[in-house]
Amino acid sequence: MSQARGKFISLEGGEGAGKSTLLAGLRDYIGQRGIALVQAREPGGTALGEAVREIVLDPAQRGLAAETELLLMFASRAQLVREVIEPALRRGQWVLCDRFVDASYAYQGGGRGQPTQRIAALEDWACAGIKPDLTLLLDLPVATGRARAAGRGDADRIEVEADSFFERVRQTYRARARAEPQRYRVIDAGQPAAAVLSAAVDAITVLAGDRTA
Ligand code: Z5A
Repeated sequence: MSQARGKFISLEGGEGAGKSTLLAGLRDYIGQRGIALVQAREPGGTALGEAVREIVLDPAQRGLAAETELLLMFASRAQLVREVIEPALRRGQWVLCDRFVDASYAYQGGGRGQPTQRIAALEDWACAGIKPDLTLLLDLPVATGRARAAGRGDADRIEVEADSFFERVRQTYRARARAEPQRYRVIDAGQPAAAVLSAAVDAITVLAGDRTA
């Protein structure tokens, strides 16, 4: 009998929205259900991707062109899809990814003004038909997220952008969620972490086929 394909879940949101916090809770929840899980992040998740991450987040790379940034995000993604995500899904494992292609639409599209059609063409090429089954969007006002992240020390190359950049990022995520309500679950990330986890678990329960709504 052929192995059932695994499920692919991505986590998205602005800076300080609580993705890392939620990831830890979800990893425990999915593990307790006996589901084999692979965790990844973008940019990163492979040796090449982690090297790309170093470059794109390095504040010294001040002159990085928006086009270069976009291509680097997709270079990391193309490798992650082929080396980690697709093989895991084929083995029947679930994949939990801290950001995926929606981040490029939000940051490079909404934030940097790269054309949507260009990003869609790159998605078509780099993602090889792989799309999340569920995208959890942690939605939070920009100021709240930035205040949460502020205590963390030196800002990376993207974190130094203006509030207006992050507002465009947020609005692009929200527009994408409205356009694809069957894939997205928007979670109010201003709630206590336990309530955020509970909303995410709810969405995953539906995805696992335990409940229909
Ligand atoms: N990027 C891109 O431009 N294009 C792309 O295609 C991709 C990425 C894939 C790296 O992402 C950067 O790459 C990112 C987008 C860009 N740049 N920015 N800005 P990242 O995901 O690694 O980094 P991040 O977005 O900066 O995430 P983060 O700031 O690390 O935040 P987080 O993981 O969402 O939050 P957290 O660490 O879980 O929580 C932050 C703090 O808030 C922490 O003290 C928590 O204890 C606290 N927290 C968490 N949840 C709560 C709740 N519910 N209430 C109160 N406090 C909370």
